[in-house]
Amino acid sequence: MLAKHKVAGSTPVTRSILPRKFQGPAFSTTGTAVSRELMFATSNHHKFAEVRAILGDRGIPVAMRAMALREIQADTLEEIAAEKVREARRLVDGPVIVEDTGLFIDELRGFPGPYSAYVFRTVGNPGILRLLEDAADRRATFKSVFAYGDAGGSVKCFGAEAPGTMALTCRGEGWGYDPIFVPDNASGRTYGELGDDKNRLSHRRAALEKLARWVQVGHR
Ligand code: ITT
Repeated sequence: MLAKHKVAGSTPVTRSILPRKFQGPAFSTTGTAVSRELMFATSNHHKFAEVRAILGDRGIPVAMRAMALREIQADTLEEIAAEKVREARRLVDGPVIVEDTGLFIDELRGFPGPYSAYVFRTVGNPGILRLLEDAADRRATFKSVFAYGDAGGSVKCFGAEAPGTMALTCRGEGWGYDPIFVPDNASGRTYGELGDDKNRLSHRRAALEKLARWVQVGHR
């Protein structure tokens, strides 16, 4: 399989790239190391903070396993997430979740989509805005797919999306594409201008609602 846009291989991320409070093999919402939390394998501590807050609201504690998982080249986030979780399962004892996210811009025929991490690392938000300078159509969709890998090796995916538009300039704080994505249901504010409200209406929230329901009914 081809490595997509990030570090190939299964080496856990060097812990020093993460803020101290996000380091370590596993930590709980209370800071106590416990083993019954849902393990989230990711290299992105912003993502982890959102997942912890959203699932925490649903009574599901989450711990971060900091690792850069290989992302295969594929057309769909589901395929990428499923492969990521298989790799994570080889490195983590017990069930684990991963997420793959993509920003799909209509004017660019869905680009960057599955290449969103690579594009963010290379041209970033200024590069995306430049590509859209003369765009007649600024519609876009932020998509999130979580994959849950159980101890037996099976994988289940939970996906959702947030429709919206691309801002004309960077607005607000946040991380990643937050300053340039305006979700439909937020009175014209970018994710970056929403602060904690992002977690009420984001693509990630919608996908995690599905995952949470499934976890809470005993994986049926
Ligand atoms: P993983 O280790 O979990 O894969 P990642 O940052 O590589 O972390 P993705 O491949 O899923 O995550 O994300 C693709 C890109 O989209 C990446 O540049 C992220 O910064 C960005 N991104 C993901 N979710 C976002 C969100 O909610 N708001 C803004 N940008 C986001």
